[in-house]
Amino acid sequence: MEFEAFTAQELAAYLGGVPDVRALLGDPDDLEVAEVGDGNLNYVYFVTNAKTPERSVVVKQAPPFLRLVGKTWPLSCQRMEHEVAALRRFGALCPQHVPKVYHADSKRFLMVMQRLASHRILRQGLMDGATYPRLAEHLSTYLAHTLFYGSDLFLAPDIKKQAASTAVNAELCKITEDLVFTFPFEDHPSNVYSPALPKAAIERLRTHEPLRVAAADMKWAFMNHAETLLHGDLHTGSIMVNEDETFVIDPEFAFYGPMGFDVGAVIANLLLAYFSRDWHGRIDGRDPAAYQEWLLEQMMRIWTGFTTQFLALWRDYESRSKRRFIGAQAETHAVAAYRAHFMRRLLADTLGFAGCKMIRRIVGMAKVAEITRITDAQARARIEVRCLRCAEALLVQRATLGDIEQVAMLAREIAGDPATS
Ligand code: SR1
Ligand code: MG
Repeated sequence: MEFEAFTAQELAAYLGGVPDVRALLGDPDDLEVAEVGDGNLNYVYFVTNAKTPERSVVVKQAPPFLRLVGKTWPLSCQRMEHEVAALRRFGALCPQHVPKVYHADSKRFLMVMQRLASHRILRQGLMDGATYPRLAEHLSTYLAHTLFYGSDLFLAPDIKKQAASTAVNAELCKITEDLVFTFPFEDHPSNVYSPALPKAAIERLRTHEPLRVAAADMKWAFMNHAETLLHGDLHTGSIMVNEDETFVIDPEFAFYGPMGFDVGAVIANLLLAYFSRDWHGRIDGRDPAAYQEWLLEQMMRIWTGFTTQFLALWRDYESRSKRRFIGAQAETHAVAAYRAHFMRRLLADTLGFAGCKMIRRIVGMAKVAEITRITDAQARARIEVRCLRCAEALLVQRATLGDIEQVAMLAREIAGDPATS
C-alpha cells in the first residue's frame, strides 16, 4: 500500500486511541498538530493540547523513503525499530540525557516521545554564538556511559554478540559507508561542491594517497569493529540543549560499531562550528575569536571528561566484579598500560572519524547549516578549505596527535594561516 503521511486529524485520532498517550495529551479534539521535521529521513510532529499547552509530545514517523530525496530513494521503515530500541537502551543507561519513549508502533513505524519544549538544537545555538555551561559535562557523561556499557568491557561476550546481532542496521550503515567514507573521495554524482571551492582542494581528496589510505582505514574500522552500541549519527543536530540540560536524540543509525565514531562525530561538528564562526561571528558584528576558543574548550573538555568517566566506569566495574578484561593475574602496571593503550587507540580512531565526518559535510550531499548559510561564496570556500585541511590532518596524523590539546592547536594554526585566508 502506498505510504500516506498522516493528516492532522488522522494523527490526533490515532493518538486518542492509544490509552497511555491519551492520558498524557487529553481529548483528541483539543490537539494541535504541526509537522516540524527538518531532518533528512523522517516526518516529525509536535502534538499539543491547545487548552493546556504543557501537554505536548513529539511524534516521529519513518516513511518508506529518504525524506531528503523523496520516493526515488526507497528506505525500509524498520529503521524506526532500531531508533526505538536504541532510545530505550540509551535511556536506561543515561535517563537524564535521553528523551523518554511513550509509545512505539512497529506497524505504522512511528513513536511518540518526550517533547523538549525549552530546549533547542545545539547546531542552531552554536550558529547564534550561544554558550551552554553544562554541555561538556553532559556529553562526556552520555558518551562514557553509552559506549562503556555496550562493550565487552562490561557485557558478557555471549550477551554482547547477541545484542550486536539484533542491532544490525545494514541499510542505514550502508548510507554512512557511502556518504561518509566513499563518495566524498570520488567523482560521485551525489557530491555537491560550493561554487568557489578550489578545484585543487577537490582533486586532493581523490589523489592524495595518505588521505585515501587513512579514509579507507576508517571505513574498514566502521564496517568491522563492532565495539559497542553507537548512536551512529551524533552530530550537533542530534543534540538538544538549554542552560541546564542536554538530550541526545535521533539514534536511527544505531548499530554496534567503533566507539570513536560517536566521539568523532561530536568533535567534527564542533570543529565545523569553529571554522564557520569566522563568518557567523563577523555578520553578528562580534569578534569570532572568543567564541571560537569556547568551542575548542568544549571539544577538549568533552574528550577529557569522557576519558576520565570511561576509565572510572571501567576501573569500578573490574574492581566490583573481580573480572578483568586483560586477565585475572595481570600485574597492576600491565592493567594500567593496557588502559592507556586503549585510550590512545580510541583517540586515534576518534580523530580519523572526525576527519571523515568533516569532509563529508563539505563535499557530500548532506550538508550542515553553519556552512550552507554562508552567503558570500568566497568566504564560504575559504572556510571550507580550512575544514578540509583540518580534516586531512586529523586523518593522516591521527596516531601521532598525542592529545586533544594538540588538536586544538592544529585548529588554531589552520584558522590563522594566511595561506587559507
Ligand atoms: C542520505 S541521509 C543523509 C544524512 O542524514 C543523516 O543525518 C545522516 O548523517 C546521513 O548520512
Ligand atoms: Mg538524524
